[in-house]
Amino acid sequence: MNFSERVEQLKAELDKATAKNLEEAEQLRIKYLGSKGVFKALFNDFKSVSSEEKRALGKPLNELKSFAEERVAQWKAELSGAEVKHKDIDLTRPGMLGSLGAEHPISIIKREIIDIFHGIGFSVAEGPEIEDDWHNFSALNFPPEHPARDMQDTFFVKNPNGTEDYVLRTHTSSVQVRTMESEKPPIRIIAPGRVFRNEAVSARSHCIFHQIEGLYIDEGVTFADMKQTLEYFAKEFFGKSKIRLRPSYFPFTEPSAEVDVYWGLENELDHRITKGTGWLEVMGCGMVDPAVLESSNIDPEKYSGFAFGMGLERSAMQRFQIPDIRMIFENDVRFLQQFRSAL
Ligand code: 2NL
Repeated sequence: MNFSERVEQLKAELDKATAKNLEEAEQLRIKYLGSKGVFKALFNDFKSVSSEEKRALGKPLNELKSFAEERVAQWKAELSGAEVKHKDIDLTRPGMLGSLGAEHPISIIKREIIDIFHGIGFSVAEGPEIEDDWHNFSALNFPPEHPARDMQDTFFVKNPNGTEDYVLRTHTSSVQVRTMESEKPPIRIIAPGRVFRNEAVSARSHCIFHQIEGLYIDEGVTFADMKQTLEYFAKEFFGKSKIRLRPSYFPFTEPSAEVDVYWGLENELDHRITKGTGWLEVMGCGMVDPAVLESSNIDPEKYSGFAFGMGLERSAMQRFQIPDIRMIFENDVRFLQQFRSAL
């Protein structure tokens, strides 16, 4: 092979050469450009070629060497870049969490109460917010002239023909009536939901609020069962173990009572929220009136039951120091974000 052919062959070889990693690139550098490499030998032999060949081949040989040097530099740059990228990715690192939003204060309170009653065998019942007169009033023993049926207290829903057969439910008792109509005792349910009263809105009261009612019907359910159940609830929910029942009145229960928990009078806050008495009113309750059982075709001679109801706003406001009930319904993100759990 003459010198010219050797240069041609080397050029073809270098055109085809590739390096898969840094080590291969280095080996190719040593092979071609090293102190005992192919170029070294060629340049050595170049000294002994004819001056005619020197003129013809000097420039192409130098260009070929520059080409080889550029290729090696290029491989090294590309391959070291790839390797650094791989090394810098820690595949064991935990992923970044997206923002999860916040649980509404009413949802927090509702979830806690549901959990407590779930633990003692109650299941959750739901029903419509727009109710007929029967499920909201008549089945619950409200007489036709009861003041709660008044325009002043209840939102009526107009039909297309102008009549007003429907109301926005004023309590979730309507859900319990529906359950009594469709299921046989034993019945053990709680009914959480939004309710509506035609009242002026202020910092303390709103025309929309949330309630949880409970209903337990079986053979031989007594007032003592009710008291024990509510005492257990007070202990779990408020962390207070002393309750008292004060006589009260509801159209749908007889006898009826208000439940107070003993909050204590240890600091100024206790004095403020209990108005100096140490007792805090937390719910209403009673034995289901036999007339109410009869309305839903449950035999009051065979079955008895207790029921209770509580509002959620007051508990939420107390727990989270919310100064104005309207904040609960405004859904201002500056308010809502404060209930984001630490994740
Ligand atoms: C209160 C008092 C109460 C009930 C709700 C009820 C439901 C049926 C039958 C009988 Cl289906 N009673 N519910 C009973 C007593 C009290 O709520 O202060 N709620 C905010």
